[in-house]
Amino acid sequence: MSPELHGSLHGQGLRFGMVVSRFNDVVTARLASGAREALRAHGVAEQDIDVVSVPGAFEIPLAAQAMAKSGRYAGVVCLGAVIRGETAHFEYVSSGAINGIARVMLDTGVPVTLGILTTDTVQQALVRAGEGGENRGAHAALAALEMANLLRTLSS
Ligand code: INI
Repeated sequence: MSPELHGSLHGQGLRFGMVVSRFNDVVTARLASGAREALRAHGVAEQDIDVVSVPGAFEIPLAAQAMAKSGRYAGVVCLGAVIRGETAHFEYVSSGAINGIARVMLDTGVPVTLGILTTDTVQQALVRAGEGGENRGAHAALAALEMANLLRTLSS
């Protein structure tokens, strides 16, 4: 792949917000660890990562909006787990959260990335929040970092 197809992932001096849902916290805590490690591995300082906790995925967009509108963050990483087996309103919770996040990103112009797992079982969610292997929290964190770098380039 040619270099220009890779996004930049420079984290030095950038501040990130993280919104973590407590629902299914056995999963979301792992997503949060993965996201933090990914940002730290790319030069984001520990004190430049602010984490807020919300009750469930449905509340994530409002907290993300407040963080994005504050002007303090280069990006906001949204982490949650909506599991079909445990809720009849899976579709409403997951689509409300996901559509809300997309709206916040476009309304504010701040990268707001999606680390919300939607799975049938807790087991499937745990696989996607793994340590060492796949971790969608880390993936969402790197997406925020890449988009922050891209926006900086496009506005300079
Ligand atoms: N919230 C989640 O983050 N994941 C779920 O699986 C879930 N279930 O199963 O219902 C869930 N529900 C709570 C929802 O996000 C809100 O917190 C609640 O409806 C209050 O607004």
